[in-house]
Amino acid sequence: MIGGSTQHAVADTRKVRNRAVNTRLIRSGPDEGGSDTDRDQDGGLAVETAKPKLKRPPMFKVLLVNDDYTPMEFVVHVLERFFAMNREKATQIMLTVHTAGSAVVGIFPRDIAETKSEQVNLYSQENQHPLVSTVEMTD
Ligand code: TYC
Repeated sequence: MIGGSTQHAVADTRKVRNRAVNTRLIRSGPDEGGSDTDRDQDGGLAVETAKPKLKRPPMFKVLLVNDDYTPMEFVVHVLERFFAMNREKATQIMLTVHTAGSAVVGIFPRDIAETKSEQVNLYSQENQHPLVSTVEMTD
């Protein structure tokens, strides 16, 4: 490409590099001996589209467990404070826990789920309430 358009050569190089990121080599035959300009778009290599490399993280449920002693208003306060619920939503979830025995109060990546659950349990202990939250894998 001596004397050719430098602009054009740079654009071609970029295309090849981008394709290399998104394709996987599946076959590499012997060089047929043609010059570079005779090769096909992939330079003679058989390629296929690679799987996307980013995966969503596994998610974990944070549950609240019912007990006979924690005041309802404290549970509502916990749901507002640690799970960003408004009063209406927090009251509805608290009553679900109260009647059903437990309820999922949020679904998060593992570290966030563990941290929120620990924060709830610590805060409950500090306030002398037996309220407990747990973490479970999603199915
Ligand atoms: N059962 C409690 C009561 O009657 C209220 C309560 C609700 C406690 C939810 C814990 O996770 C809980 N005071």
